[in-house]
Amino acid sequence: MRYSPIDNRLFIENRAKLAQRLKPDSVAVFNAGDVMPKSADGVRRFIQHTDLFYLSGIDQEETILLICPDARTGKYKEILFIRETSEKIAIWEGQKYTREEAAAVSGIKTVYWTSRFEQIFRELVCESEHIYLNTNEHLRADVSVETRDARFLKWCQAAFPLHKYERTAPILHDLRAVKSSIEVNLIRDACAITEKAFRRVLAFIRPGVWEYEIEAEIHHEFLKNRSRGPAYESIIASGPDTCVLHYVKNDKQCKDGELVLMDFGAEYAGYASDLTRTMPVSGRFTPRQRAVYDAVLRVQRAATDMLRPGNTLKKYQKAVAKVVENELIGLGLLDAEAVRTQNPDAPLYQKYFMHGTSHHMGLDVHDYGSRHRPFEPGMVLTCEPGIYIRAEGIGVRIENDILITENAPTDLMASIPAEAEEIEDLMNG
Ligand SMILES: [Mn+2]
Repeated sequence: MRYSPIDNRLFIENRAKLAQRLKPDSVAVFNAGDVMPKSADGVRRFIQHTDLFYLSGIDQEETILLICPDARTGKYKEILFIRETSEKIAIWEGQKYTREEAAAVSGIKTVYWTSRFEQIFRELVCESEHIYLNTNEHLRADVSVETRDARFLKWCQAAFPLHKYERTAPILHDLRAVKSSIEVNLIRDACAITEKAFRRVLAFIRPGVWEYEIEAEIHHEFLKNRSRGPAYESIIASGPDTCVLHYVKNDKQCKDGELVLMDFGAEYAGYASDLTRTMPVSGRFTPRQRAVYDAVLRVQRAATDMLRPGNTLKKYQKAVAKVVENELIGLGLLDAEAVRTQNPDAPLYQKYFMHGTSHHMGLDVHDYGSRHRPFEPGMVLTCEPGIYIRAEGIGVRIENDILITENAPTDLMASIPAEAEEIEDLMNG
């Protein structure tokens, strides 16, 4: 692996937490991510299913994890099945995990080749009442392909129709929302790589530079620092496209007098980071750009301070909206009287700020976590308010990743410049 080995206590503890949440006499199954095909004989780069990674640290296709806390055979309480390697695989694809290596990475003592899966699974199923299967219950998931998990679910229900089926998703959504210290440190590593990339482009951006050249500088820094690459598609949006929320074409030349909005984050050891900075292409904000920028920065600071235990995403979004409303009135974009009498179901600020302020972040950039669950220490959320004025071609978003603690929130990106003057100084330095 490209990253330094992860302390396997992380995976051992994660499995213990999961096992505690299963009903008695249960077996839970976790499948690897799919190897996604291209049009001909190519495949896309393999990305592990984040639940399997969370529970095992195994970063390899075709892996299956069984957790059966009440197994009659002691060594079957946790079993990892991995793809059996061969001389041919070694020649074409290179090194795969040996059973010993997989045991060391995951902390699971019983590791078999996948050829033994069906026989052992049958044995465990026949002594279990409940079968826990994994389905994608992310609220915004839009899955049209039949995933490995979905194929397994069909096969399993046909093979064992009279068992009681249970969902692992609510448990994983609960567990993964709160990060352990090992996970927070991995997220810090990802943020540190992102910071290096940001500092690299500070001196690079000038009129005439192309958006994809900025993207290339960023990805270069990611890869040099043991990241597999961006945790999500990088947004490098200049001029009017600063107002396009998911602009990823990154194909324009940046012009003097425009802003460039960059939303990017390095992946490290499976963990994401997620940063947004908005900069003047020339190295100096115009007075109007600066006014909008400072307004967004004030909102970002105020919102960060609200990421405290007990608050919920829903209450938080409402409170942030109030701050944004005031700033929009200050910028002359909204009329105070109109705001006072607005329809609460269609608040006026949404014309200029049309997305949520925060999302959970971890193994997935939009990580698991219920919007109704009060914030708790150990949760990591982004804080990314923005103001987008399409009529003026000015879009500003500022985003840092924040760790919720017992007391004041910890900004994991506190060392990444955000003040307008500091950014101008560094661009001209
Ligand atoms: Mn984000």
